[in-house]
Amino acid sequence: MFENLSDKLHDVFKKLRGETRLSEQNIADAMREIRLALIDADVNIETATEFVNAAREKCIGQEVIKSVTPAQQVVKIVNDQLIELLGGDASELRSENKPSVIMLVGLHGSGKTTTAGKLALKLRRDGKKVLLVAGDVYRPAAIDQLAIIGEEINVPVHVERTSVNVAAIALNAVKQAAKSGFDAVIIDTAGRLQIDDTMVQELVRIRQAVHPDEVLLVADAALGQEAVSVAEHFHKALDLTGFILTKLDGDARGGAALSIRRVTGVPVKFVGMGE
Ligand SMILES: Nc1nc2c(ncn2[C@@H]2O[C@H](COP(=O)(O)OP(=O)(O)OP(=O)(O)O)[C@@H](O)[C@H]2O)c(=O)[nH]1
Ligand SMILES: [Mg+2]
Repeated sequence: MFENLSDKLHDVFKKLRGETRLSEQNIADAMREIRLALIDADVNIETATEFVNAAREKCIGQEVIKSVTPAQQVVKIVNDQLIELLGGDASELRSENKPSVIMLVGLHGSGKTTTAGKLALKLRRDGKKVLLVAGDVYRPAAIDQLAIIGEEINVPVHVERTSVNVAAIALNAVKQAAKSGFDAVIIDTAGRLQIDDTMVQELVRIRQAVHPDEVLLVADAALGQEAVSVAEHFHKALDLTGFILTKLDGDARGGAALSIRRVTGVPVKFVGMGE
C-alpha cells in the first residue's frame, strides 16, 4: 500500500545512516525530504507538514544529535509517528450487538457494493451468519449487483423492490436478522457523484433507524488529496466510526489513508484490493 513511500523513506534513512554525526541541519534536510515523500504519496500538505514538524521536535527534544546512534533514533521516531498517525493497533470491526450492524457509505463508484461483498465473505469465513441489505434502491441494477454478489458468496440478501424508504428497509432487515439469529448485517447504500444534501439526509435517517455498530466510509484511494474534504463532510453528518480505502491495487498511493485518519480521527478498518 505504501511501497513508494517506504522506498523513499528508506533512501532518506540510508543517507542519514551514512553520516557519522548528525547536525540539526542534517535532520532538517531529512525532514524536508520526508515531507515531500509524504505529499508525493498523496498525503495532504497540512498533514505532511504537521507530521515532520512533530518528528523534528521529537528529534531535537530527545537530543538525538548527541546520541551514539543518531540515525537509528531518527528512524525510530519517524516510524513510531507513522504508526501513531495510522491509528496504532489494527482496528477490528465492532460487534457488541447481535446482530451487529455495519453501514457502508461513500461517493458513487467508491466500491461500497464490492466492499459489502468482501466484508460479508470475511465475516462468513469467520463463522458468522451474515445478512446483506440492498439499500441502494434507486437503480434496479444496483439491487441486482448485490443480489448476484450474495449468490456468489452464498450470503442472503435482504431486498425490497417496491419500497424506496431505505431507513425502513434497513430496519426491517435488522429485525428479521435478529429473529433469525444472524450475527451481522451489512447495509449497502446509494452513492452520489457529489455529496449532496438529500443523499446525506437519507444516510442520517438510516443511521437513526438502525443504530449501526459501524458506519464506515468507503473511499477510493485514487481520490488522493480530495479524499480529505469528502471524509470531513461525511464525518460531520454521520459521525463515522471508521473508513475503508479501496482500489489500492491501482496506481493510487495510499496517502489518503493518513489524511483521512488525521481529519476524522477514525481508524482505517480495511483496505480493498481487486474487484
Ligand atoms: N481494482 C479494484 N476495483 C474495485 C475495488 N473495489 C471496487 N472496485 C470496482 O469499482 C467499480 C465500482 O464498485 P462498486 O462496488 O460498484 O462501487 P459502489 O460504491 O457500490 O458504486 P455505486 O453503487 O454506483 O455508488 C466496480 O467496477 C468494482 O469492480 C478494488 O478494491 N480494486
Ligand atoms: Mg453500489
